[in-house]
Amino acid sequence: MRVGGGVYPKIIVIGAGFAGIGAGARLLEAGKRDFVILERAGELGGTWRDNRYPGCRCDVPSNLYSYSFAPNARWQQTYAAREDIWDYIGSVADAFGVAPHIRFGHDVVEARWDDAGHWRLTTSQGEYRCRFLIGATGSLAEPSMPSIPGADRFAGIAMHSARWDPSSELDGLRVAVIGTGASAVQIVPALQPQVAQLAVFQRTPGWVLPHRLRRVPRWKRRLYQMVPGVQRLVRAATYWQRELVVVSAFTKYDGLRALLERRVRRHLARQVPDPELRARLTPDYEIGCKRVLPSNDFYPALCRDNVELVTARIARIEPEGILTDDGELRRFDAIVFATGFRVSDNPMGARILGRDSHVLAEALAGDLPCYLGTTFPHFPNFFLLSGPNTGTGHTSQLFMIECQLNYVLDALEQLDEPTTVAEVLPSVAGAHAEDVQRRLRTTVWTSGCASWYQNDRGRNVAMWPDYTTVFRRHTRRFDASDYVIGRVPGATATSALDAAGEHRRPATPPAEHR
Ligand code: N01
Repeated sequence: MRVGGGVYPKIIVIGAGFAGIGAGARLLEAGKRDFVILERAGELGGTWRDNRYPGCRCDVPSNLYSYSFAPNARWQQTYAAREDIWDYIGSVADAFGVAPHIRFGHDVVEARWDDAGHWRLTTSQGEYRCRFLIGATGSLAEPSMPSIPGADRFAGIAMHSARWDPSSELDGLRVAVIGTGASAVQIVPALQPQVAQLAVFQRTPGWVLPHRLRRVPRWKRRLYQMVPGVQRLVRAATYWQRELVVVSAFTKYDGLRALLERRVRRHLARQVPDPELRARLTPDYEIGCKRVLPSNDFYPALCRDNVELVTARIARIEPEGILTDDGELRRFDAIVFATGFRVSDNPMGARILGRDSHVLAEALAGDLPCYLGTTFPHFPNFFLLSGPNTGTGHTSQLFMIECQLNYVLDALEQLDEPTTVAEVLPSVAGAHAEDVQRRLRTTVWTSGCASWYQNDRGRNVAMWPDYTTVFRRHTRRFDASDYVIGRVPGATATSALDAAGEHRRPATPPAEHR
């Protein structure tokens, strides 16, 4: 697969996180060996490699947070710690023989469609070319640093939660944590016992749920090992409980939401006796609108003597601390930015260039329609994993990735001719994207809060608006009639699109989306 100065595999996967390793495993399982995975870092693992903050673990049950084709009987806890998940990803790569296909230290600077049937990639280590490109770069990969005036002048330790520096000694220091999302609720209880003072800067309170975190007893792990069917049953029960209760509550039934909310309010009342603190921790938006936060130790940590919840707005950061808009300057030795990720403006989007000067960033921002979170008009032979509107917020993201992998594998099977170029019909993608937005309007995710699920214009670019079983049904097969397919050497989807008169077609959704 080396051609001229460049490397020319049939398929290139960008990213060796969960999605990229899953893609590699499924490709090998299907007998497709002509691929490489380009990974910018020196290790695999994606978000589970990068997030090394104290207390980091998955808030989805471990039996569900694994690939169905690679069960793991060794989970130590009902919700796995980050180290165990990282080990698991590595073990999948080894078990399926994916590791030899990974090229570490390969930062993809640009991937450009060349209109002659290839993607041409410029990487930090040379040129690559391929027929099919799979983006597995992750939606929660790029830290979002807030634009707080003076942030660059802080004299102490400053780090983002997803770029934690394990060599930073925070013991006995005065520490600020900015943010109260999924990362912060894990960091705060882990830091509280070790630091002198901890100030938690909250802009919007989250809904914090009772957490069912337990050790998995040894006998149960052995049982899962000896009778894998038992673990499959537990996994299925967990999946259906989440699907029927949580998705129903968030997407269909307000009444169920109200029940859930009452239970969660009791958790707050039990854990926070001080009514003034409780009032400041009580959300004023519907449960589920932002990601719900399972934790049994976040509220108790906030009640400790060395912890202060700050709800005054941050005005600026000074070299010695944080100034709030009530004029108070709090002094800190370290600031932790638990401020989330760049999702709709993920910088990776600017590096992938399709036909007619279209950039993937347009699609991530919701300005170009996306079909099934996976394919885009103007991006032939390109598949994105964890793409727009594939988020769940209640169940395992790996389930959605697996659905996409089924779809991609079926597509690759059907497009196996050496010169095939396939591009989703704009009418199909447009109708699908409209349908997703229409159905989102009756879900909790458009009920009025602000979150990373929306772009800067309030369009929800993250969440799937229905049961995940519906997504699975839509992605079970690659339907070639949703695509324009060119088959002649040099023929591109552009010419095929023009020949099909697609630009004049009315925007009619395919039957299953109507
Ligand atoms: O980020 P977030 P996260 N001044 O965007 C606040 C996944 N995840 O890293 O709510 C002050 O949720 C912001 O305030 P507000 C999971 O999908 C999974 O915590 O915008 N505050 C918010 O409180 C999750 O949803 C696990 O008002 C500012 C916080 O920063 C996603 O990652 C664990 C601010 C950001 O919260 C992101 O979670 C961890 C400013 N200028 C993460 N700017 C699992 O367990 C932002 N904030 C699987």
